[in-house]
Amino acid sequence: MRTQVAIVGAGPSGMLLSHLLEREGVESVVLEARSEDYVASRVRAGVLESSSVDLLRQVGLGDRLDGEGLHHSGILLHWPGERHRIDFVDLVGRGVWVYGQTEVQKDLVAARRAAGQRVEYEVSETSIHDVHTDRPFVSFVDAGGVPRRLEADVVVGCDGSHGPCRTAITDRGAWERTYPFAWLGVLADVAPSTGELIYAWHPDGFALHSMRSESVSRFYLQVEPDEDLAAWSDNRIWESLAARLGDEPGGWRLSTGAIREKSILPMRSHVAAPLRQGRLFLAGDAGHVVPPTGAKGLNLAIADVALLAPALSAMLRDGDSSLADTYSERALRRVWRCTQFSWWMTMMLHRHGDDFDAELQISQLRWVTTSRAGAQGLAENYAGLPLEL
Ligand code: RFL
Ligand code: PHB
Repeated sequence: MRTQVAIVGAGPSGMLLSHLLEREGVESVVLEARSEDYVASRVRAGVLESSSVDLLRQVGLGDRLDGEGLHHSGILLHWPGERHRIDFVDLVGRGVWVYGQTEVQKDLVAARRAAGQRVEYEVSETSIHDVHTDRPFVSFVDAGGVPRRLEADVVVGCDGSHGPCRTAITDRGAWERTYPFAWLGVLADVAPSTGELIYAWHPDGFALHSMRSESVSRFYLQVEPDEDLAAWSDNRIWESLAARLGDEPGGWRLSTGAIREKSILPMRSHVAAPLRQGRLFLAGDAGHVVPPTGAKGLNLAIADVALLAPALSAMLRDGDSSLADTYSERALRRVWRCTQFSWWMTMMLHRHGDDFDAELQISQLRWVTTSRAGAQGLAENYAGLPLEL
């Protein structure tokens, strides 16, 4: 098989890249290790920045988002006895959209299918070769067990944080932070008890009340990194969420419902640089991972491919590699901004250290919620910075 761009990974970065490339007249083939259903049903991100939404709309992927997405103009920050609203629209003139990654993925798959995009699902033994020549290729074994080879002008690793592309870049630096806690994620069939996301600091640990629709809520609880999921009965989950989110008789109440899914998610920051070696480029989680507290991972994946698609098109169509040559540096500027913001939100909201750390956290929360300058910094980063910094 031969194509212009071989894309490894059919998650949001890979599928959106193939969509953007086609609009630029560049052909691609996508290789994916999992099945189409598996990729479509992974419960992950829930929040889109306004620049992500603008881009999806511009490229014809905004119809369902406009109909079913929930526009939020702010978030709530909570700690025992206090709840404050950060109004993004008032502070920085733009809000965010609650629209699940599962929905973004559905829209991408539908659009690519309609365009006749070639996606090979359930491939194995994916390996990247000859990235220092102008004929790189990917070898893999297809779903039927047949060894194959995909030749291309360029290979893009959109294969997430455990894929083979990142390790194929041999001349790279890696920056990493592992946090001493994890999240227990819960999806429940219950109407959200809040109109906006609640990020809560509590002596027992962080909690987040998010949502997917008017009838489905998404919650997270800070737990130990080696937490045993079996130790969390539905009852214990609801009691912990109620306590940490500030449920009070006569005050705000948390509605409970049937828990559909629960899982433990590790929390880490990781940046690999550069995002390119020869004719291999990285985008999305393949190049960087952030803890989910700032809701940045999916947005960074979208921002990367928004820079990469025009760069590859100029290189392959017009023979101009100036944008491709600066892709890594331009993308990393935004990656480090989001890495810092995600780290900052994580360290402000999770219980760690001793009582001194706890007092600093409460003081910082007070400043962020009572000073316009403090609130504006959070709002500007959360609602999203321009695609190119
Ligand atoms: P993905 O989605 O991981 O897709 C990579 C794809 O590559 C495939 N793959 C391979 N294919 C072929 N050959 C191989 N050898 C392969 N190895 C792997 C994988 O099967 C997979 O299909 O990466 P991508 O496309 O870069 O997208 C990144 C986002 O998925 C990720 O950043 C977000 O989900 C992060 N994230 C959030 N981001 C936000 O912007 N807002 C949020 O609110 C938010 N919440 C979250 C999150 C991530 C979470 N988890 C589970 C990590 C909440 C959670 C709980
Ligand atoms: C989610 O709804 O999954 C979600 C929302 C906000 C975050 C992280 C995850 O910061």
